[in-house]
Amino acid sequence: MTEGSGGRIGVGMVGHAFMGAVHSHAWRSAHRFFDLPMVPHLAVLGGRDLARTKAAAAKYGWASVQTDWRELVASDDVQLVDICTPGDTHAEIAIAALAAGKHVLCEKPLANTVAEAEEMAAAAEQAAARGVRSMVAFNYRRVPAIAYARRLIEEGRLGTVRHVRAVYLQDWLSDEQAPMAWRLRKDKAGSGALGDLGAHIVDATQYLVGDLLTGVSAVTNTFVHKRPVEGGAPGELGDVTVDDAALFLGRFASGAVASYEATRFALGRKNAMRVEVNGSLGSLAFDFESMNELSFFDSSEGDSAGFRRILVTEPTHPYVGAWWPPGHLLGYEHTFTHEVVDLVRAIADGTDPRPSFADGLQVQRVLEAVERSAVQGSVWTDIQTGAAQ
Ligand code: SOE
Repeated sequence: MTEGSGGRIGVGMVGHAFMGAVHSHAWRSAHRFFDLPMVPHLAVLGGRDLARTKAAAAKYGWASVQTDWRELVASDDVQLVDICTPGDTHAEIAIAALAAGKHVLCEKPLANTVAEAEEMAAAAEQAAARGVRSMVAFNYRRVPAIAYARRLIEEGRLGTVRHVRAVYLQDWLSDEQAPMAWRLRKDKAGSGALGDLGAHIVDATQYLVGDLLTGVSAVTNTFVHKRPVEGGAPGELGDVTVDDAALFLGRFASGAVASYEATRFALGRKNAMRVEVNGSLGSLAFDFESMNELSFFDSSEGDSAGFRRILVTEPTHPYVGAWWPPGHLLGYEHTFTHEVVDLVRAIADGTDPRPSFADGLQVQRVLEAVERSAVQGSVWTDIQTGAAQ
């Protein structure tokens, strides 16, 4: 792989909505705070509508635009393709980019189906043999408090992990009149809250405890089946074809047990991505709405033990040294900057960054197992009679 000239790596990004905006910020800022072996160059922004793509490129700092992603992938100015489009396009773009020798960063979930994710992981493995790298954008791994929690767990500070408890709660669909969006269409998004939010907590918890889920038992529901079509005829409704909420139990290979809840109907919860891990020696708890903090209970402190708040803003905490003095807080956007930093360093070092497409495939398998379990039905027991329902 020949990187761009002058110590640069040319980036071509497809998509310029929410994820495109935050990825643009990451590409712009990474080398200004971290020592990078190559400076990202925001070479080409891809989008379907020329006028809107030009406006986004001007706003976010991209040098040129393309309305055909194939041209973007083929461009000599592009050494890395960043995919920020809905899930139905991930596989095609990623596989083409890897075949063209371009490194790939792909938004989560990796794909809409296990079959697509398998093809992507196979393409990534073949590309890696040629020095072409790929990464799936599970950004919550790069929250300093989560990376620090992983460090504590790896060091054995929790002892044997017994419980993992994770929820990801948002509320932007609580209003039944909230309009249809691509995230509510199975053909576009693959699944609903499950793939959008559940994928994050599956990845984050597996990363935290360094173990993989082996089985799940799930229930899902769709509360609102039809929603107004934005810009449609008065009264026109579209069909919601994904889950609104997904709840499941999980078993880890180690024997730890887990519970998960993903919903966009938790009124008042804006981005409550929360994880708690209980081990034989201690517990850790995290809530993204207070993302600079970690709660730690250390049973070795005897009768003075209690959950204490660690402000994860010390220069010795992961990623933090590159930013502000202690107590000067980081935000959502920094997690993407950290992602880009790790990716560019891995490309320069010739190592495979994580989470890999294989990691993304494994998460996809968990999501599919959740969907299958929800359809098959776990054994529900009637409270009055004790009979299987
Ligand atoms: C959904 O609302 C969403 O934008 C997710 O798609 C992102 O992955 C999450 O970080 C924030 O919420």
